[in-house]
Amino acid sequence: MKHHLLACIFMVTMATTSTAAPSGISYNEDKTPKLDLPDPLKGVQDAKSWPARRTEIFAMIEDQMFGKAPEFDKKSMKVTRKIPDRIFLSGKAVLSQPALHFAGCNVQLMIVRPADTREPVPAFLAYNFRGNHTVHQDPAIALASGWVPRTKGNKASEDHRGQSSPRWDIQKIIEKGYALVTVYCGDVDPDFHDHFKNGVHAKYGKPDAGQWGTIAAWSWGLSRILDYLEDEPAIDAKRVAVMGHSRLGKTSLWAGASDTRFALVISNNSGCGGAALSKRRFGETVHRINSSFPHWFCDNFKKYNNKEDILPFDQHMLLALVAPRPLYVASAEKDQWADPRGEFLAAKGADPVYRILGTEGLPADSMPAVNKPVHGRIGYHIRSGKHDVTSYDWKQYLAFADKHLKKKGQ
Ligand code: GTR
Repeated sequence: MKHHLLACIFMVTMATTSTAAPSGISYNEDKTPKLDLPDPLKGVQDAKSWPARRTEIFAMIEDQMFGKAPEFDKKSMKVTRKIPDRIFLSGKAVLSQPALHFAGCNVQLMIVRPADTREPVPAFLAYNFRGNHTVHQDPAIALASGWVPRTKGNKASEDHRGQSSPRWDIQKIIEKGYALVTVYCGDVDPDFHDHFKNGVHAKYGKPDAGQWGTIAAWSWGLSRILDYLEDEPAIDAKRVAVMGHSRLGKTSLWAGASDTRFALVISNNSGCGGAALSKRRFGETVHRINSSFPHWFCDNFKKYNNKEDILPFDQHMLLALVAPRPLYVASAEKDQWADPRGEFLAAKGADPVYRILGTEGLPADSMPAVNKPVHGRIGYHIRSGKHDVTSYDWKQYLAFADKHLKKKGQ
């Protein structure tokens, strides 16, 4: 009996500590401010009047949050192919590793495509956090060459080969007829604050408060990779889904907003600064993200530290910039830091824009139950488990891509 009581106390303590919020952070739904979201459709009567409003929203989010990225002349990019193509996944796929050289950066691509087709295939384009070699254990994958976080001496090593492979369902991606294009985000901009001296910022600098942070630099890098994919015969560049997890999910959303060539946009657990509404102040806040990662957004965004109420936009308007292209927002039940409800409400807040543009939007009146995905023109799910990318997530993305990217030229 005594043991049983102790066990209960222990379990209650564990449950409380595992959901306890860090100091200054709230995980309490009752404490979220009453939501008064700006209307993405302000002044819009029909589909025809949306583009002007879209331009206005884009300019506001660019200037106040992510920062402006420079123009790019595609002709200035060089491509080298020092690593020969190889058979991959026991003959089911081909691995190619061209390197792109632009804006002073060497960007190593890893492209895995189905071996059994000569037709250009649709693709998922997604950054990885610590090098292409972490995505799969195959020794043919080049080690990342630059600064890598959370490694000895900030150098890539064989020890990390395949370390993040559970996050990459390459086998399924290939079986379903898609290619995977992945790149280490640090090849474009290393993820630490060096006052805008490394990565692509070294070439373009940071002249003012509205100038691009690292997330905008990464997003811009995704567009440069898409520039390359337009000339890559194995890939159908009109059917590229841009996908990202967490900080890289914030990145995929901004890439999808900035570059309408991306045919489908996926945000996996992107949270604050991504799909989650800032004005809810649930989980990570604007102040917290700007303090922990001062290099991610432009300096103007710091004006909203602890002042989310004066933000002239919220993240539903970022999501609306993807409309009418298919958009997927995914949350995880235990990922309170990323505010799953705020992610759902932002997707729901983008729905009127999708509808005025004649699409189905997000066909869910209230937040779907855990592990019950909803796939409209906007897709949403909250899965069980923690902040991560799992095969459950990929299963949904593949079904969603099948629904929206199956036909050529979509
Ligand atoms: C956290 C950060 C989140 C999210 C995450 C990640 O530390 O607070 O906004 O981006 O990192 O990228 O893994």
